[in-house]
Amino acid sequence: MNDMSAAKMNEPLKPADFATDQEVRWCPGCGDYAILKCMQRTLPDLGVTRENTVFVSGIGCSSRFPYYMNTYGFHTIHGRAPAIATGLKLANNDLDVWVVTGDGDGLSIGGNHLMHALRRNVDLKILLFNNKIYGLTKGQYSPTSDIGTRSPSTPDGSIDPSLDPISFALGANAPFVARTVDTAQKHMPIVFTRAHQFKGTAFVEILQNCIVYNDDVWAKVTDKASAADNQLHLEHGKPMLFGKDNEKGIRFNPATFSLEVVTLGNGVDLEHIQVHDETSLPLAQMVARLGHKDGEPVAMGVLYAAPRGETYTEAVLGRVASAKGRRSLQDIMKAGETWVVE
Ligand SMILES: Cc1ncc(C[n+]2csc(CCOP(=O)(O)OP(=O)(O)O)c2C)c(N)n1
Ligand code: SF4
Repeated sequence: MNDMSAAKMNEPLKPADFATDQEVRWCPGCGDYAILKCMQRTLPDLGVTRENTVFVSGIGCSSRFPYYMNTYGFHTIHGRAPAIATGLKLANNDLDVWVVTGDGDGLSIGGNHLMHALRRNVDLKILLFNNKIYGLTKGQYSPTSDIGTRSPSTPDGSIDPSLDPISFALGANAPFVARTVDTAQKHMPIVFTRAHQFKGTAFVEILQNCIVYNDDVWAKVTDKASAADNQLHLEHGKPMLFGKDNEKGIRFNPATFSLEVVTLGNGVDLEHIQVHDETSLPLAQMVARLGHKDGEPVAMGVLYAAPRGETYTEAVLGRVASAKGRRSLQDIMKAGETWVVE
């Protein structure tokens, strides 16, 4: 190695160092571009190295992500990214393993795999790009599509009630659950950083626009004119306020055992507003449902973060260490009754 290259190796990495020379093959205007740029901007600030970072994906437009990251990457098979990423993390716990999946890849064919990665507390950072449609295969409805969605596979409108990815992740016992949106260039790095810092499975839903097959499906949440009324930015220990002048808030109603939107004034004070506690699972479960009814904002940021201690890899490695020298595989195979097949 000459002096020049040694000096270059010691330079801090820049966003461009995380970009590849691959032609990006997403439709012009797709929300995936903004997410990619944001990840390339965030990684240098996290001080990570390219050789210790891996992006694992399944199949879908979103799953093309690893091609465009100048790190290690694996574009795997439909729905199986969590399983392959789990294997990777077990083989080399020093790697930072990110999983990129879509609402179809992660919640249809891959729902089963995603669920188990979440519950096992594998130290993966899982990003689910939710455009509420199958983009790659030309717009069939997905598990997150709104009821009534007209698509090539539901020409008269879908009849299935939709799945909420955040509620799914909480239900699967994920210890870290967050949400952000492709239009939020300042918010996305904050959420990616929190996910990266978390020890254990971190699940992030990214609301993403598919400009071709489901354009504006998140418009109500993202439109600049109405975003303040439709987004609730969560901060641990802070009251849940929203609206242009923070004039609205979320209050817990013990009579209905649910959260409700209130306007401050006329007897409603700051002390009535629910304070966000990201370690509370019941609160996260209620906050996850916000946005399902008219007038409710969609929660952004970290809904839940409750470190569980040991990760899956640590538990497995601990078990391997304690089992060493006890019984060989041969002993186990020959234990109990055996048969000879002739
Ligand atoms: C085993 C298998 N079944 C079905 C497909 C077809 N297929 C490819 S991508 C996809 C869905 C992708 O949707 P999503 O995960 O939402 O990603 P997006 O393209 O919207 O980013 C499907 C059904 C496949 N490639 N392999
Ligand atoms: S089909 Fe949709 S999700 Fe896929 S690249 Fe085009 S705009 Fe993006």
